[in-house]
Amino acid sequence: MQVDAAGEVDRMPDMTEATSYYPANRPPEPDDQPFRDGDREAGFEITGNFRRFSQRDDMFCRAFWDDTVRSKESLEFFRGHGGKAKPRRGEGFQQKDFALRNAAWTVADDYADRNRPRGLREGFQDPQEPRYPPVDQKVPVDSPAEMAAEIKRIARLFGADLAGITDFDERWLYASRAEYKTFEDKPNDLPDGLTSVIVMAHGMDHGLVQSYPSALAGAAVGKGYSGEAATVAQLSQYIRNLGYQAVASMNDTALVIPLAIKAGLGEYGRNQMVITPEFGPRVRFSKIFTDLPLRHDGPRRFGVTEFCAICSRCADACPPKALPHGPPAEGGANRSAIQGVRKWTADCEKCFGYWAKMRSDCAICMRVCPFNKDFSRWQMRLARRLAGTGLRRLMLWLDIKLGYGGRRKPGQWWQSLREGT
Ligand code: B12
Ligand code: SF4
Ligand code: SF4
Repeated sequence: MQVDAAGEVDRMPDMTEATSYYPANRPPEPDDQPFRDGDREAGFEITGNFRRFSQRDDMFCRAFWDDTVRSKESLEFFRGHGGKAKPRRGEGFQQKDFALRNAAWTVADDYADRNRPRGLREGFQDPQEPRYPPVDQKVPVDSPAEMAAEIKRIARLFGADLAGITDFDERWLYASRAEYKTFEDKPNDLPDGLTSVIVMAHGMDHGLVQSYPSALAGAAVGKGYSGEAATVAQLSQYIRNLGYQAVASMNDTALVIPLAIKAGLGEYGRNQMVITPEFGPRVRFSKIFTDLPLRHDGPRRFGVTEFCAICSRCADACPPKALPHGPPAEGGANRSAIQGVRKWTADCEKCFGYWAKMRSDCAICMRVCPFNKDFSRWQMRLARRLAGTGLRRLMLWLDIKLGYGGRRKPGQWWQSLREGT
């Protein structure tokens, strides 16, 4: 399938026009439910203003081409991820903290850089280039359900913590990719005939996430991306070796949050993240687009929407006040928000502005979330169950009273590393 710079999709309805996804391609009437099959179960609310999102409008891209976002600080933020970190005195921002964070990014950076001479930034603006193309001979698939179960087991073998499968829904493809040097639109090319998306999650280190804000905590992000890069490379090659198409993707090519929700990995939260039953919001997602016949999963609800309706810990704790306190709404504060989806939406200019000021990423909204727990402990699993019931207000009160979500000093993290605890 080809998607050109204007977001036009050949062989498929033009999803940039609202009318194309209304029943029978007619303008919306008051009683219309402009959902696709499965949207309601996933909790998606799509309106007549829907427009596919262009990658060049996300904050990372705008930080290079948009003078209202680009600054000395934002450029230093990016430089600091390479070999040019500027350690400072504050705990969590010293040489060892940046050293660990940047080391954790190494594998993801290697993939991102390996085809730069060919104009690609793999994993972030372009999908990974296949090592070898699909073999000519296709392995027959008698049971898409069995193949789906096998693929999920192999995803885990190659390092993913969670895997789910959903349909290839082009609404969540970027209308165009951003060219890595000029940040101009370029086509979001994909092979023909894709039918499924395998969405994977890598759990992030709990102790490191507890130390946000710090450069040290960013090691959990780098480790996640490096893990993703290796996992999608291996699993996609396995599928190509079976004779099918498989496009390995990290942050590039599509919005992963709606795909992860549809693939049954978790529910959407006020902090703009998918909250999984296994790790809460503490995961990083990657994906593979394929035509391998696979059974699709359905969304799973466990009470997150209802809990977020009575909770605002993420919004309260966000230093630049980038997260919403009210109910889900359409649109956003600026061009970095998708149009025509009613959901909780952050003001990401404020969010990224804080990162630039800190010269380091932030995830305080992940740290403080009551679903950010170590669910290997039975007590936490019990708390999660109760949070999904009418006792949610009590659980929220207890969470705050018992001091969960507080910052762990980066020095304590280094101390526990030394002590092996
Ligand atoms: C660009 C980007 C950012 C930008 C902000 C997004 C923006 N508007 O530009 C910045 C740099 C600020 C950022 C910050 C963070 N990010 Co970020 N980000 C992305 C990235 C690469 C692209 C998203 C995008 O294009 N957004 C632009 C438009 C669409 O944004 P939007 O309208 O506000 O929509 C957001 C959500 O509402 C949701 N969404 C979009 N469409 C729809 C449709 C429906 C129906 C629903 C329910 C949701 C939904 O996804 C969007 C995520 O930004 C994604 C990976 C990916 N390809 O999806 C990771 C990603 C969303 N980020 C992630 C994370 C974890 C973070 C941080 C915690 C940073 C960190 N240290 O880890 C913070 C959290 C900030 C916050 N509370 O939102 C994770 C989320 C994991 C999870 N558990 O869900 C992702 C998926 C990366 C990954 N590999 O896992 N991020
Ligand atoms: S990452 Fe930090 S700045 Fe951004 S929304 Fe979350 S708490 Fe706020
Ligand atoms: S902190 Fe509270 S409101 Fe925010 S995502 Fe977590 S549960 Fe929802």
